[in-house]
Amino acid sequence: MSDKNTSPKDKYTEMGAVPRVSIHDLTPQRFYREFKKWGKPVVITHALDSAIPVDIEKLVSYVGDTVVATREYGAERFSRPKTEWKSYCEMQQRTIAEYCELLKDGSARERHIYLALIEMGHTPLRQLIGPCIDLIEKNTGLNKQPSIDMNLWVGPCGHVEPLHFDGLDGTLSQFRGTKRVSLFSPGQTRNLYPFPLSHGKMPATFSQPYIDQPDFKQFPRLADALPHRKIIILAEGETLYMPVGWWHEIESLGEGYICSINRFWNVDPAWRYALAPRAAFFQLLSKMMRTRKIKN
Ligand SMILES: O=C(O)CCC(=O)C(=O)O
Repeated sequence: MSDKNTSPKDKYTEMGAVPRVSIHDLTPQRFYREFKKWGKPVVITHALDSAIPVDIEKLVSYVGDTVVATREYGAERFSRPKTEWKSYCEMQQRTIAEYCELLKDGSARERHIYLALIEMGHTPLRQLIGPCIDLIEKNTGLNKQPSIDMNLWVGPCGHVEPLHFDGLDGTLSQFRGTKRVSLFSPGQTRNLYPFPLSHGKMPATFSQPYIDQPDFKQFPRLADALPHRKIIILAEGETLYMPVGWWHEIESLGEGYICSINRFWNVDPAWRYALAPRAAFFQLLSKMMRTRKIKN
């Protein structure tokens, strides 16, 4: 892309670094060889063709009565340094139909209310979404994490989900609208200043600086990370494969609202955790905590 077409926000991007491949051209062998073995992100196209777009009307008709916990960030939070946040967000219970009303009347956008990470595998929405996820599983050979099913994300355009990483491989599928995803490899972890465990208010899987308003005085090593940033414009119908430990910040683009589904997958080969030691540590920790909870 020429400088003329590059927005100031995108000037540090490693352009063209994430390939696009049609689901119909993938086999488990090819996906393993080119992407899964070494943990390389890829955009998969055409896997969602049978279900897109998933709009408010469809959501309400399939799962409108389902009560979910929504996240409210509030209008002020993003104007303050993340290091000053007293919590990640406030949680509120409401039905999906009630949440859709907040999207329609603009209050979800105003107050940054996001329906995030809601397990949907055992609801009627699986009839619509499930075949797309099953196709991804079949043609990539990705291996479902049995304890976590597909998760729904619905939110207003303009919302930014701050930079963080996960302890498993993940896919993010765009069932409505477009997202701008910023990716950094696990090798950039030190330069992205994760919150220390001792912080107590913010999870240690989140990064302290804002990457679009970099404060190089407070976070000087961020200048080394930014040239490695990969920006992907993930369009409706596309799925992004994010290997374990890859940092991602996600902005919903355009007007109106977006609808996405993410899925976590086992890390295979497991030695790939060696490339993302911080993710390995937190995955082990959360597994131990889950086991303790089940035992008690
Ligand atoms: O889409 C989003 O806002 C966040 C998704 C995410 O963090 C994920 O898929 O792991």
